[in-house]
Amino acid sequence: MKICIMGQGYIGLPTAALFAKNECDVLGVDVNPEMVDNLNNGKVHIEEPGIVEAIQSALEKKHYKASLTPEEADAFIITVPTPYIKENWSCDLSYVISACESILPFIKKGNVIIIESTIAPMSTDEVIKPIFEEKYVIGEDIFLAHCPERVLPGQIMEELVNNNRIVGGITEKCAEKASDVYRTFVKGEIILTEAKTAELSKCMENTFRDVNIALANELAKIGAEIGVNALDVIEMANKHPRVNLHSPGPGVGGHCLAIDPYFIYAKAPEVAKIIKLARDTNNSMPGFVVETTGKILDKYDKEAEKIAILGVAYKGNTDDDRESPAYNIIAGLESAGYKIEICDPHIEKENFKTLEESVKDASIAIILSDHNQFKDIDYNILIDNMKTPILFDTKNITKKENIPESLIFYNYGNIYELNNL
Ligand code: SAJ
Repeated sequence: MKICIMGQGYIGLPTAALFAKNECDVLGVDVNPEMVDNLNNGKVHIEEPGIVEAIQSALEKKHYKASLTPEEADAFIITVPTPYIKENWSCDLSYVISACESILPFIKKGNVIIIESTIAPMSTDEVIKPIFEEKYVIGEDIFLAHCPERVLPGQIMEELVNNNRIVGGITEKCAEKASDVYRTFVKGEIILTEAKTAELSKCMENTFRDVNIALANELAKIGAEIGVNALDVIEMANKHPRVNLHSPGPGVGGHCLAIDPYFIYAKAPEVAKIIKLARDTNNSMPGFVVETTGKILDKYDKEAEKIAILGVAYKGNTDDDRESPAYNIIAGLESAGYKIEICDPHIEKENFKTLEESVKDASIAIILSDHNQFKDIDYNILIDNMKTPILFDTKNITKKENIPESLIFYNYGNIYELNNL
């Protein structure tokens, strides 16, 4: 089988590698000429366990080639980005549309076309189907389906194989034909459905998490307001066999949870009320962190000038800072007049500092990412270097009982004490 994959990013490239490993001939298409050149020379631009070896071996066996333009194939898979449009919270389909238009001249009868990019509900029916319908009868001449990816960065090569997959066809035959393509390497269950159900299912998976995190964040605020340790509440409530309160934090980042709920909201704003409120609640957390920091400094160091930010990645132990709430927190603290120094051991940026440098003369250090380096932080570095040794852990990754007495410590479990002054 020959597969043409449009977009060689975090999903497209691992998918290409897996098809190639399973004896398919894969053409990986991308608009970035430098990336295409590099890929053809075995140079991989994404950090993902197993991907380099897989692409290099596919190149050697001539099962993989990168290109700027598509070619004829049996199946076409679209894995291009779908950013969200900030003005109306909807899904920007322009890359998907242009990928579909660019494969149009190469399509033959019998081809399968699969959209993997996360898209708003109804997009396949209302926007993508019409692109192909002018020339072909969908479900008879060609087969169109939406099959969302659901993998976790860091485990993509393994999860693409073992996770269950939803295949939503425009017709039943479309879903069947698309699932045949995935059976090449997918070991998980393949569930056949309609395109619109697959679209909403993918968006709801991330919305489920976003709403639950919003509930935890609201609980953190309630605890602060009424004087209860919110972290103890979570631990205790979760002893109930059917309760799973999530963890509060500095806000929700990443390219999925912070975006996909808006795709649903934009489609049904009159009814998607909890979804929107959850987004607003999570978006309010950077402001809450800034406000709480102000209260802490008001109590211990009114003359504070410098603040150390420990972590800007939205996800622990990764370099991914897309949509990270850390940047809103930094902006808020800067506009309150503080000088900010940033330490993130996973991100290389010119102005980022080592832990020692970032906390030097600072009046508070705020943990915003759950990196292992901060879980095991050497408190003496803070005590020895800071102007006023205060640690504010918004991710609840440090243990209160291990904190030396000379370090003032706050997390969402004890911030309510600040209201009793
Ligand atoms: N977060 C909290 N509290 C929690 C859990 C997470 O504040 O209890 C925050 C994190 O700090 C982070 C954000 O939420 O800022 C998102 O983190 P995440 O690691 O849960 O999610 P993503 O965006 O990295 O990955 C999600 C996953 N979806 C689900 O778990 C339903 C993943 O499986 C999907 O593949 C991915 O979105 C995607 O591509 O849609």
